[in-house]
Amino acid sequence: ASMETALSRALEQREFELYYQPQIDREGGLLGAEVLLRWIPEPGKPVSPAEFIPLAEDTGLIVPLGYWVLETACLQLRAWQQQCPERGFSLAVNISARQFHQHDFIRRLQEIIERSGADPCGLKLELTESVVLDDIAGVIEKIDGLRRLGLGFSMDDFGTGYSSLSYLKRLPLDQLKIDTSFVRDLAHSANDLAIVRAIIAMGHSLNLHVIAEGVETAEQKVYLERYGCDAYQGYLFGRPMAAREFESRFIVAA
Ligand code: G
Ligand code: G
Ligand code: MN
Ligand code: NA
Repeated sequence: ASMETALSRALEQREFELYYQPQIDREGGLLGAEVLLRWIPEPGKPVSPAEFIPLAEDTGLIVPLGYWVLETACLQLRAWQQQCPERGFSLAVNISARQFHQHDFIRRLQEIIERSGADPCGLKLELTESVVLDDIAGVIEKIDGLRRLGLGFSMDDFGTGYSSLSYLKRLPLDQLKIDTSFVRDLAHSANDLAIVRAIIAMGHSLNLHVIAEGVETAEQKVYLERYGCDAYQGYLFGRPMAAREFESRFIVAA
């Protein structure tokens, strides 16, 4: 319960921070970043969301926390869009199922975007397969509503959940994210290589942009490139980092 108490106070005590991890295209150009939440209850000791998101989900804190993430990300997006107006730049935000299913999610997100002044075309939402476990018609309607505002959608951790190809063909998505677990042994496992090839081919035949995550080695990138993967994210290109570092390395330098 002590972590629960600490977590429930963390939002008002401003203990959360957003980190940004670069997403790179085939030519090595910057596409944008994935926004990754960190809880920093003590200076220099960030706690991974893998540890506190499940707790935040159970307690319901994920909803106000998720709006804080969206608000902060949209303000950052506006700043970076202004610094490089000539090039498209997107931020990808992870949305938990519980948040996505809030009845007023579209309206509140629209307000957040308008207040921030960001161009919504630069905002992408990463959903996991758990979002679409039930009520696929409702999910499609919600995605369509947000797409009309200009937002993009990515299916995160693809292949690790209860993936069903029948929902994949119905969902109005823009991108598939190949999960880290398939990328890790890509260069040494014939099975993983076959799976990655199949995901890329299937994604392309459904007109989806395909990005691989967890790309750590040049060797992994060579295979992904060969099979037509459109974009990469991983330690090879940059770890998740604070906004200031991301800005000096990827926005100002470009
Ligand atoms: O590095 P990484 O430890 O950042 O993230 C661990 C997990 O936490 C990933 O599955 C990621 O999708 C999830 N995650 C990171 N940031 C957020 C966030 O802002 N909201 C939600 N719901 N999940 C997040
Ligand atoms: O949202 P998602 O579940 O995809 O979260 C991405 C997770 O992958 C985060 O925890 C992030 O820190 C982690 N990550 C990002 N790049 C790499 C990488 O190159 N290798 C590994 N092992 N993990 C990574
Ligand atoms: Mn993600
Ligand atoms: Na993922």
